[in-house]
Amino acid sequence: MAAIGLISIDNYDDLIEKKDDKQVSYLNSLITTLISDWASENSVFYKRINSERFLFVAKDSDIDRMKEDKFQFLTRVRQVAEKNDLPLTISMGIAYGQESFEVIGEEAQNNLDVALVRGGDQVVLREAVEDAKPQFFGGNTDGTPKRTRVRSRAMSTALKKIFAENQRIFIMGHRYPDMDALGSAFGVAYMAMMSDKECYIILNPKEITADIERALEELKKYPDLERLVISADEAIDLSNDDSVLVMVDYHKPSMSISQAVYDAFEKIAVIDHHRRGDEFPDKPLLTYIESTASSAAELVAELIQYRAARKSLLPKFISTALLAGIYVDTKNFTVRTTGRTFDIAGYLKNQGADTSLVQYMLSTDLDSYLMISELVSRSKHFKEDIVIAAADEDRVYDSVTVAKAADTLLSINGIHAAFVITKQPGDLIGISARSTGKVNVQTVMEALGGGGHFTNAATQIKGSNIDEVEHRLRNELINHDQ
Ligand SMILES: [Mn+2]
Repeated sequence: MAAIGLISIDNYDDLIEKKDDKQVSYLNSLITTLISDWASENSVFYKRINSERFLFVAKDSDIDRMKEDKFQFLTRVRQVAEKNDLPLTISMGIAYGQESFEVIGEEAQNNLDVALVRGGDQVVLREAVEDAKPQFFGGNTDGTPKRTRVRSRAMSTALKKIFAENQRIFIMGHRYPDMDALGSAFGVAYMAMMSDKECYIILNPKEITADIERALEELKKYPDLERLVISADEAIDLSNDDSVLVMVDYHKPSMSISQAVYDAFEKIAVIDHHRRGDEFPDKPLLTYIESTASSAAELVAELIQYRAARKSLLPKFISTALLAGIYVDTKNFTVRTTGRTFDIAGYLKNQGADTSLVQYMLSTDLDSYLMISELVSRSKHFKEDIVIAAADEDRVYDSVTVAKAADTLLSINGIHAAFVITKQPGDLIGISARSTGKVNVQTVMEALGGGGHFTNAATQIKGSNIDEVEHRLRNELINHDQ
């Protein structure tokens, strides 16, 4: 039996960025040496296909030997890379069997995509017959894999494949979705439509904030897109064995717009930009979590870019909603913004995104402005540069208002961290925390059962009251200071 393998340098683009020609050629020869030594040890024939890919052909007995050795080669590569201070890891996709080389080769390619989608630094091995189970080796790198264009491309291919294998695609964001959740949901819907699949976006009409309301008003001009929006009950009725659920802009099942919808699906894909927490779907088909991305919209727009034909334009509503998602999550390109954020914003603009419509969707109306200033006026100093605003016990606030109040506090000169405590729907007390980067609000929120980023985090506490939560927060801040 024969085997075909593909080796990919996981982060080649990043590795060579900022390196001069001499360093690039050193890196290339280092990679070639590692792979050629490994190939001759294992009596494998290999060829470099391009700067980041190698192909090899082996006997199945060679593969058995590699398996016995648990693909120690991955560790060796990582050790050599560490010695040279390079974030270099590799992934392999290998397939073997009695089928034609065409079939085996294609399977090897699929397996490599799976390895990349799972985060790289690993080997995926599978016999090229239907129903064969894949075997996984490696994948021991701590932390999240570096975000590379290779990985986004692999994600795009993997998502396309998942869509091809299913009939109905359902898309759901977090409760009280913001423009990032809505924009990325429509972006994913667009990809499902490119695959000629039925697709649906789940919204709860009772949990709509002002900006989403304005977006939905605009959506009325696009009846073909408007009819994609359905309720949780409709989604459960429509779901069948050939359905997949795509979670966008969140990954904790309990944050779903509808828990019942989440529970109704076996097959799940996750696209999110929040740092991964403990609560996570069981065995998703695809996990694309990239905490270095500004927004889910940025990730989704990139996936679209890899798939879209040059000529066809995105519907204006979708390009605009995606751009609005990026605006919200980056506060008009002031935080979490990278070169990739601008690249993708440029792409969306060229695709017809309407920036004045973005401004309109995100504008604050008088009522919510008054609610924001009321919250701001309730703030007290915990320390000179840390403020806590505790809201009225009898009033329920939506997450957008709370987030805007926290942002407003943070924009005040001399304030480095702001915490806004409010009552939220469902007997919950929420804390929304923001920091300029001097205070780590993530660890504070984690200690109170929440999570997020260094500069932007939150938590929700059940069965408590505002005073008690404020007290716990103050204790936590004191602990944190020591
Ligand atoms: Mn987001």
